Amino acid sequence: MSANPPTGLAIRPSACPLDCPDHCSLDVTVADARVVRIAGSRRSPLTRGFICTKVRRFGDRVYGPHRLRQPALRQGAKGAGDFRPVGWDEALDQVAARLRATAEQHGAASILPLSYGGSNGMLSQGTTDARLFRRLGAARLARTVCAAPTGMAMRGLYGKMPGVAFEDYIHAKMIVVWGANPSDSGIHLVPIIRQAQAQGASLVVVDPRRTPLAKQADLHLALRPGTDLPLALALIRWLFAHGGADRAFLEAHTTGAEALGARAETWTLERAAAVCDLDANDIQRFAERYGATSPAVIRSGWGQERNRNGGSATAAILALPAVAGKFGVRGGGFTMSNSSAWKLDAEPLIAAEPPDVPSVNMNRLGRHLLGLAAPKVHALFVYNANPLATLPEQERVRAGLAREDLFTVVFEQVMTDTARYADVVLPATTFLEHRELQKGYGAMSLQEGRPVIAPVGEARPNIEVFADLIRRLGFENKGEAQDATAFAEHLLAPIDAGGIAALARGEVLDPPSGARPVMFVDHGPRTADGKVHLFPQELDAQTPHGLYTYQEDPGSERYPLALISPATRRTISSTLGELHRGRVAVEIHPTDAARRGIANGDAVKVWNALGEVHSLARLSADLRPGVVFLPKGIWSHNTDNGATANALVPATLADLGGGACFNDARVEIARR
Ligand SMILES: Nc1nc2c(c(=O)[nH]1)N[C@H]1C(S)=C(S)[C@@H](COP(=O)(O)OP(=O)(O)OC[C@H]3O[C@@H](n4cnc5c(=O)[nH]c(N)nc54)[C@H](O)[C@@H]3O)O[C@H]1N2
Ligand SMILES: Nc1nc2c(c(=O)[nH]1)N[C@H]1C(S)=C(S)[C@@H](COP(=O)(O)OP(=O)(O)OC[C@H]3O[C@@H](n4cnc5c(=O)[nH]c(N)nc54)[C@H](O)[C@@H]3O)O[C@H]1N2
Ligand SMILES: [Mo]
Repeated sequence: MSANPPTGLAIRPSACPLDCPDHCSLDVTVADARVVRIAGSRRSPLTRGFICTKVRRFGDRVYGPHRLRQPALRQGAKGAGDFRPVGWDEALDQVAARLRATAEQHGAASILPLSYGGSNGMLSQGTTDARLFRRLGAARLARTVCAAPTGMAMRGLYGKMPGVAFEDYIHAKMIVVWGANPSDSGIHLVPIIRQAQAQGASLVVVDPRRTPLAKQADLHLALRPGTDLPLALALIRWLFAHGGADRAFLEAHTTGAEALGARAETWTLERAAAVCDLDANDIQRFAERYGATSPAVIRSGWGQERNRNGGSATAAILALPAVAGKFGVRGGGFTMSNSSAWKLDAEPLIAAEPPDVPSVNMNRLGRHLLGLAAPKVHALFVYNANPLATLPEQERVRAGLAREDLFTVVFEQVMTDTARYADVVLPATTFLEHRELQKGYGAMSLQEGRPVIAPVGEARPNIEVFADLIRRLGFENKGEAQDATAFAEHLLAPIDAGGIAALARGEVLDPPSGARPVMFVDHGPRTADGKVHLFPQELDAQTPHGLYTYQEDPGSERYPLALISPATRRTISSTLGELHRGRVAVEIHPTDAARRGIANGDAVKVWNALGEVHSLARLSADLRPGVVFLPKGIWSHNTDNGATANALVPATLADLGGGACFNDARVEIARR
């Protein structure tokens, strides 16, 4: 399926499929069939010709020493990373035989396909992989590591409704950045916010850290991690009590306002301030300004979802613009995920129903590998993911991967921490080497990436490898479509011929609702009755203690510090971690450090009952006291003992969607 490699010097259009809201349009310079430069293009109005340093360096991944170029079989101990190269036939025969044997011995539901955000492309996930694992009857994966609580809250209140386009933030008079750090995690929003500020917009940031935008904000609410729910409910209560609620909007467009108000009732400014550790006057200033300003927009991120209150917190944040009537104007409303701007569906072409088998919450992978939760996993097929680096209870995941009787396949671009534990390693192409279709979850555009170079080494695209395994396992239906062309054609069926041709030329397509739809003007909630459900009964039933009910901080005398592990600019989740060498410091507030006799650069250990991380300390006044910080996505080579933040992260689940509680890790820290 791969195109012939281009020769000579050429600039080719491409699109970034990495797990990021911005979904950049790229110009890739190819010389003598090699990528020599990757730059932002102007085709996407959000990219506007610049991209992050990570993707500018993506060529170092493509050609680097960590790149997987050939299939390989393990010859050393699990975790040693000692492999012998073999041909594709031998590797795939081995995979097919072992999967068949596992199914016979333990049942197919003991085989777990584990994938997540490696490629946000629509051809690299949910195509032949889904067909293979469904026909096999493998365990179902609950894809909960990210966006599960926010997704449920969003669907419950608004249905799958896209929010405010980033480009429209320029029209806002007030911008609230809540649990998001776009300076690292989606850089193209930042200059738009700065320009809006220059035109007089006020900026409020809700984040336990003084992020770059918090430093530029009119108001920074540095709350305790996991206390967004009380803050949002206090704002709602205040708006209802002080004439800040838009009764006409609530009447016409919402249900459940009373029930929401009732749950908010106990959250006075003072009570919320005490729980969040904020100044009640600041919360009041926030409420007054929000009530009085339009257009006002809330950029809701994911920082507030990664804890025990994450679902309710997000629901309460998303309720704010409905309560205060902020919709119906350009630049007014909220942005959460815009992934629903396009409805493109590969489902019918997969041609296999999800089997009636147990599902495995990926946040509890370690337990399923160790047989501490059912079903016990006997064969693990990892692709588009790096679970040893990214999932909670890292020591359990590691112990599980080390099991001699576990059969593990890792289908990857580079030798990751997880791949080192594989029995069979399969080399995957990157987006520069295969065809891809992508939509953003911030940017609302749709783009296609055609291969700009030939596959490096013997790497192959996901869609081909899973189709091959379907054949080897005897699950193929005669004559059925199974390649990228067929899946692309099917996915693009709702788009007219002109649009398809434009995509093929590398152009950026706007969604059917328009490039910058205005909420409640160009489109409305996609709930059954078209209204905003401020108190969705189904969410109330699914939360363990009821929707909008606050769960206390899990800290204890023994482990008093809250460890948070948000994204940084060096990696994208754990991707590109092979290029990020050197020790990564644990950040701690100077007050907490002084109390423990820790100085900048000291060797420290951070620990709790789940594990410990050895690294060095960096003092940072940008954290609030009581909070320590280790980045998300670092690899074992970044610490002294090979453990990362996830070694300290519990496998407790958020109140909605089975989401991960990365920021509920509570720890102690000391010099070593
Ligand atoms: N402590 C802590 N941990 C976190 C988080 C946190 O906040 N704190 N955040 C979480 C979040 S938000 C997320 S989304 C998850 C992400 O968790 P993962 O999805 O496990 O992390 P990625 O680094 O995106 O891993 C993707 C892998 O897929 C590979 N890949 C890319 N493209 C392809 C392809 O086409 N084919 C194949 N076969 N492989 C490919 C990449 O090389 C990469 O190693 O991590 C979570 N982990
Ligand atoms: N460079 C880079 N970009 C990325 C990623 C990456 O790893 N690296 N990951 C991508 C992915 S998978 C995702 S899901 C998005 C995530 O994008 P974001 O939501 O922006 O990122 P997070 O890293 O989850 O954290 C956002 C902010 O939440 C704060 N925070 C932590 N706990 C709390 C809390 O309890 N309440 C509040 N209000 N804030 C809190 C953190 O300090 C952080 O500044 O970014 C995407 N973009
Ligand atoms: Mo994510």
